[in-house]
Amino acid sequence: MVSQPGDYAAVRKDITAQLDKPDYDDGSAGPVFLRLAWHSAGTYDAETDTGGSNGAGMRYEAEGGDPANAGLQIARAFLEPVKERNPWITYADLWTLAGVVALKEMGGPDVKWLPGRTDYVDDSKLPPRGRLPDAAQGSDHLRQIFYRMGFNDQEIVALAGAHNLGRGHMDRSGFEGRWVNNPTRFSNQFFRLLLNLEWKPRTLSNGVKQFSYSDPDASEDEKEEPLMMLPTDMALISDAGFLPWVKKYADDKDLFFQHFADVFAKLLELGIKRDEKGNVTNTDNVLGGYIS
Ligand code: CCH
Repeated sequence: MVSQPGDYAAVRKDITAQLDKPDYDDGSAGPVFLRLAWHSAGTYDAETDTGGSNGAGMRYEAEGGDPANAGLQIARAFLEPVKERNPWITYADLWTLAGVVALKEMGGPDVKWLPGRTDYVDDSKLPPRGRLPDAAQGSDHLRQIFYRMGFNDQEIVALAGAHNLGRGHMDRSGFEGRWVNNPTRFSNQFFRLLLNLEWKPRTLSNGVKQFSYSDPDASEDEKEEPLMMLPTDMALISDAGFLPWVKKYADDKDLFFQHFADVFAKLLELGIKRDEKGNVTNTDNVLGGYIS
């Protein structure tokens, strides 16, 4: 049965039903949904007002085929049954809402989410490739990418806490492994481990350089898969502007959850303009604004 237009509770329920994936990764599509939401929005450039989640540009090769988005076709395919049951929702709304629902289902905070994104692609606003961060780089690069979107140092660190979830896949980004032992449960563990473990540089068989930690007391199974950090994650503790926030979030889970909820909501709104009722005003809004 197809839901009524504007029934976002039905969409949320259908997204939740797609999370459980016994044969996929760590058993959940949650992390890859969060990454889809982030990559759909993270192309935004404040100066030119281009990119962002509006338009769902990843449906097309120019954006969907960007090597930075490798693997996200899996998330988009997992969400197809949701689109079929709720054909009135735009992909741009569906992908962002999937991140919000997944985060909550994995124990994370409630994130304020508003609908109204369209699937209308304005060719003049298509983001060029190279707008998403390169994990092999350091803090200058992080600032360049995230300041472009309009974020500050505190927000950069809060956002990076998403790496509590999921894993790197050699066949997607080239990086391999999870950041924390329970990668389907949202917490501030990423910050605690980043500060407290002894991370060693490790070059993978594909030549990619990351950081790695193996617990000397771990069972044989765990030893096969050491925990990892990306070079950009390590930059958060070697940079004097980022480090105080890493420490705060490692100490105070509630503060991290509150800041993450705020900054993730901000990310999903980049480039979207609304009137006082919350209706989107800056594009041909096909739905005319159904507010949940
Ligand atoms: Fe991330 N991320 N991310 N990330 N990311 C990767 C995986 C996830 C960077 C690089 C990578 C954010 C910020 C950054 C998630 C959420 C967020 C991977 C492995 C790389 C590389 C991809 C693979 O191989 O599958 C870099 C660099 C930055 C810069 O700050 C932000 C912001 C968010 C969300 C708010 C999540 C979740 C994953 C796990 C995906 C999965 O499939 O398990």
